[in-house]
Amino acid sequence: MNNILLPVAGFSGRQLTGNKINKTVRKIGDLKTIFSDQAAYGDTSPDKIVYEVESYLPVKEGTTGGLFFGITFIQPGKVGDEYFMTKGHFHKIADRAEFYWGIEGEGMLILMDKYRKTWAEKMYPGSLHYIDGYTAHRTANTGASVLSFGACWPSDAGHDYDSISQRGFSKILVQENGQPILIDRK
Ligand code: S6P
Ligand code: ZN
Repeated sequence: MNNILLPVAGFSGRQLTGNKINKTVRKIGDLKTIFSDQAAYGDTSPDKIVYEVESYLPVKEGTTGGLFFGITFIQPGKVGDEYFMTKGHFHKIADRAEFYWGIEGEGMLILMDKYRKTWAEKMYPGSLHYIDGYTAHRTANTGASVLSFGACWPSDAGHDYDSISQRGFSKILVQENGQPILIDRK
């Protein structure tokens, strides 16, 4: 029996455990160019946590052929009418795809192709999302509780955040009459 090892990482309840887990916290103050209503952004405390990511990185970032696994937790909230959301990115190696799946709460996966066409898919516990290569992706919490979702992506994909922080997505997800709706970015 002594050649049988426990896995080096685990997923217990809401948390990833193990020694190759990377944790990232994104606060309002880290998301300056992300939200479109800059006046409302300025009125929100920079220390407020918007989302956290726990990632299991079993191989070195950039390794071809490996996989990464992560859980993202987005707090409920809005900046103006726009829901709390992730920064969003294309992958640096642009053809790399990714899976997302909903774990708890409700939200939207916002997708934008290389021609800047933007659409969204509903996220809920058990929803499964295939994100094709060349497609920018960000997630928004449209509910009243934490939205968490899993992700699995190639270890050489990398992240291109600059394209999004400079030009954003072509549409934004806002609350209108109590409902999430995608509207053109001004
Ligand atoms: C990684 C994957 C997710 C995001 C996370 C936070 O490729 O898509 O783990 O990193 O949801 O989003 P962002 O846009 O801040 O990386
Ligand atoms: Zn990604």
